[in-house]
Amino acid sequence: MEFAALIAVSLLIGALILMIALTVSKQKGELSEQVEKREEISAEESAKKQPPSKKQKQPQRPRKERAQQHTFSHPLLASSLKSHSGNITCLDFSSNGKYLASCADDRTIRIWSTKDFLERDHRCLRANVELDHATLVRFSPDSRAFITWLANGETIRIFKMNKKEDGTFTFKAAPEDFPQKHKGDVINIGIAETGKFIMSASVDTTILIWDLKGEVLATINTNQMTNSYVAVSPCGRFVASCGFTPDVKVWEVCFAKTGEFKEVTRAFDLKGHSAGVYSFDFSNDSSRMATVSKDGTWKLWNTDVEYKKQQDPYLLRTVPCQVSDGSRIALSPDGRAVAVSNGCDVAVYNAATGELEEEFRGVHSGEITDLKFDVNNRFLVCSGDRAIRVFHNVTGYRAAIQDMQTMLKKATNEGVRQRLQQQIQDAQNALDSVLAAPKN
Ligand SMILES: *[C@@H]1O[C@H](CO)[C@@H](O)[C@H](O)[C@H]1NC(C)=O
Ligand SMILES: CC(=O)N[C@H]1CO[C@H](CO)[C@@H](O)[C@@H]1O
Repeated sequence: MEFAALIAVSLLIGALILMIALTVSKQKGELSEQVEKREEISAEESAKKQPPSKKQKQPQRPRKERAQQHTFSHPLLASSLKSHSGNITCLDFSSNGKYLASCADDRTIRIWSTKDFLERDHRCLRANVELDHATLVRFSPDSRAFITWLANGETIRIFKMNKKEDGTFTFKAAPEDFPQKHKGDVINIGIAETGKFIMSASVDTTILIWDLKGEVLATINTNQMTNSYVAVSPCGRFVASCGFTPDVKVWEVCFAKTGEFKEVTRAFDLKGHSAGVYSFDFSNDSSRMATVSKDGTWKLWNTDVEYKKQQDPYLLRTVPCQVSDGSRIALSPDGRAVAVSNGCDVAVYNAATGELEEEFRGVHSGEITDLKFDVNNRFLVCSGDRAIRVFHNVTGYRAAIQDMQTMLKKATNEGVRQRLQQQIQDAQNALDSVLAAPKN
């Protein structure tokens, strides 16, 4: 009797323990699901909250991330644009001068308004790159679309910018990406200002010329061992490349009068460097080019030549400078200023005299990935971590003042003299006010 009761009791206890255990584990499961869901929601919410204002976002940023932020200040620093949560690899100004596009490995492309570079707050619009990130971004000539190079997709994706009533944009990816064609790492893409072709280039010396729908029109082998930089000229006629060999090669992409693609022909070479060329840039009308080489110099070239009449471009100036693998060069659109990057540093020169005018050291925590003047010669921008640094282009001001002083010496007409004197005074005042502006 007693024995049977004991068994019954212990069975009962066993069953109870089992029940409790089951209930607890079930609750745990539910709990962890709930936590996960809550995390998902808060991630979504913070993603939604991100675009409107920088102020709102900052307190939400994890402390660790903020501690890692690189600080940099300089009297000529006009602003630092911060919103990306990943490293920025490429910058591009729209040809109407209104926007700056940046892309980073945080899966976003940001569109900034150049109008508020001098404001305290820098708002930007965000385009998401689904399941991928863009390493390169270029505006279309009409500033209503941009093309990107996808890191994982290894192809070109076009985004349309649809203007909303409030003046901002929504972004929509084209239904189909371009076909995958490159075998090597892609170093640059571009759209001709004429709107006639798109260019993509890889380190393995391949340049592809595409139509806007994604059909390959031509393939160029640069024969330069490896390529370090390739770009379309601002006039939209030329494609140039540089790399391991000391020459810069320039091709013309020719179209028939009726608009259809004809051929790619060799236009001219820039010969003079004694080692590989890291990068180059054009002035806005493609009449000047600047190059920077492993030989420790930058060079300025007059490329305003009729190569079809056997005229060769000629070297205007050679200037020694600090360089390292990956050095970038930027020529201001008016051809008056040259900027060269070396690791995390940037040096700015007067293009007409070759004089070193400014040195910015430790601008970013990483190597400078892109360096550009804006289309109005007002700013120099660069990237090299999560921030974009915007500098006043005082070199341009000083050069403009020098030009006008030279003109003043030659001027004999009293009216012209007075006007020049006034312009010099205005430029000097503007320069003084930039230099006297509150430093950040
Ligand atoms: C180039 O820039 C200069 C000076 O900033 C400007 O006057 C000129 O119209 C520009 N030319 C082109 C082709 O954009
Ligand atoms: C803000 C600034 O310095 N802008 C000047 C940059 O240089 C050009 C000339 O190249 C001037 O016209 C700008 O005013």
